[in-house]
This record gives sequence, structure tokens and C-alpha cells, in this order.
Amino acid sequence: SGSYPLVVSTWPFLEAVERAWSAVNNGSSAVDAVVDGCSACEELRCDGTVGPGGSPDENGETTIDAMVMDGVTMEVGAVAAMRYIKDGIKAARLVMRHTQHTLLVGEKASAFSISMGLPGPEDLSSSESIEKWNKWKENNCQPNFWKNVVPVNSCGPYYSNDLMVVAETTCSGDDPMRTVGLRSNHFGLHSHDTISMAVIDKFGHIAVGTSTNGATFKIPGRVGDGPIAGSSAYADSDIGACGATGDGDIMMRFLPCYQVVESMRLGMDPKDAAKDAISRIARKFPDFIGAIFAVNKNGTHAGACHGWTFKYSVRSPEMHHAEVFTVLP
Ligand code: SD4
Repeated sequence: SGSYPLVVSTWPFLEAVERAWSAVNNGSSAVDAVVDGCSACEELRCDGTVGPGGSPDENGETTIDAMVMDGVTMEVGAVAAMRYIKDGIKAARLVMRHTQHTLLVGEKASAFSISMGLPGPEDLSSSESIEKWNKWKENNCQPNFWKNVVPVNSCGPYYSNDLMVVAETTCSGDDPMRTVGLRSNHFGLHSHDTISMAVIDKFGHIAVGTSTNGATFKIPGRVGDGPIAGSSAYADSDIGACGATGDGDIMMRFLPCYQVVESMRLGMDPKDAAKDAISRIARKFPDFIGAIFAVNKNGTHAGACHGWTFKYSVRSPEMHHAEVFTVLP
């Protein structure tokens, strides 16, 4: 039995789900359908936080984290903090198919992608990302991702306790009382930030993929959970799959999607597995914001979330179009 093909995705990214659905329903493999679905979000710039032109870092630059995982072979390809290339998930698939590596980073990931035929280099900024960054600077760069350092002025340089300059950011202001370490505005209050998608194809093979610009105003070089297998997504065709979204800096410490799949392996249903993975994080970080969907190999799906209301989208054979499911914290 089993209700597939099936597509599940974080957030109401309905066009991305339909794109993956039509691919898998027409016979595409789970991996290719996931790549088609996540590519659609990159092209559409879903929520302004996936693909080119989304969330800028402290320097105003947009970069991409993306990953694809084949739940049959357990192969993974990923790119992190990739610059100048729009096609994050396609780059991830190239890493998976044409290298023995799992994760390439930064400009080297860009050079690899170009050498394999993806378009680039291209500026990933958009008028929206530049405007967002300018507003942030005008607002004294608050809040950002530093802790235990003292800003000399509102946007840096930063001094550690022994008064060494540890960092200098690109913008300037003059609010020495600025509180550092506020996090929550970077995740989910204004946008949804990440597509994480699972597909079960006609053969019951499962794949997952993710693509995101990561955290808004991150410290340049930051890599989130997006390209980390087991964190933002995980698939094992014998069991099921999981996708995650939210505060990756916290979530990647717990590998919640690995946890979900392993819990289902031990007999938990998707709902309990998702709730358990979220509550393990919340116990240590009660203020974190995040969400997870879980789907087992029979196509039963569920979600769990903390700190925000979560929506995920599903397309199954019984549906005439993708449907949105809402999960309350
Ligand atoms: C990250 N998990 O880079 C991503 C961001 C996200 O909803 O999903 N926000 O931390």
C-alpha cells in the first residue's frame, strides 16, 4: 500500500510543490522532482529568502545554502555560502552526481558550479535585498548575531573582553549601548526563509532537498542547517523523510531530521517523531523558532513547531491541487 507519488514541502510554496508533483507524476525520479521543486522556488524567489536576491548578510551580499539527498543510495550533495550562482539545488545535485564529496563551500562551490555548466558568475543582489540591507544599516544594524563582544559603535568594530578588535562590519552608527545577541527577528517573523521538500516517487523511492539564503544579516561565512544532511532534511527510503525550517544555528546542533527518521524507524508515527524532535531542542533553547514536517514511506505526514505557526504543503494522488496544512505550536 502507500499513497504515492507524494510531495511535501515547508510553507505554502504551492508552485514549487506543483512543479515537483508534475515531474514525479510524469515519471521523474524522486531526486529530480525535488530538484525541480526547489529550483522553482529559487526562480520564483519564494518569500524573498530563497534563490537570488534574498536575505543579505552583514555585508549586503546574498549567498545560497542548498542540499539534496537520495534516500535510496544515501548519497548527499550540498553547497554552502555559495556566491554568485543562482542555482543552489542544481549545484547540490552536481556535487552529488559528479563528485565523491558531499559539501562544497563559498567561491570554490561557485567555481565548481560554473565548471559544470551552471550560469554565473552573477550578482545575487536584488533591489529588495539592497533596500533591506540599507534599512538595517540605518537602524544601526540591530539585531545581529554577535555575543560576548562589545561594539565600539553600533555596527562595529567589535572588541572582545581583552579589547582586541575581533571584527569590523561594513556599516557604522553611534549607539554604544546596542544590545547584541538578539536573534528572533532573523527567523520567521517576516518571512519563511527555507524550502525543504520531500518527494516519494512511483517506486517508493524518497529524496529530500533544501534551498535557502540562510539567516538575514548573518555574519559573512555563516553556514546554517540548510546544507547539513540530518538537520534541514533527511531521507531513508526504507523509513521516510523529514524537512525542517527555522533557526538553523540552533537546530543544526540537534540533527532533528535525522532524529525524526530514526524515531520513525523505532516505531513512532510521524506526528510523535516530529513533536519529539522539536521538544528536544525546546528543552535546551526555549526561545528557538523552528518547525519540522515528517512523512513516512506510506505517505502519512505530520508537522510540529515551536515559537511560530507552521504551514506545510502536500500533493498526493487523492488531491486535485496542493493543500496546505497548519500546525500550531
Ligand atoms: C537557516 N534554517 O539558514 C535556515 C533559515 C530558515 O526559516 O529556515 N528560516 O538557518
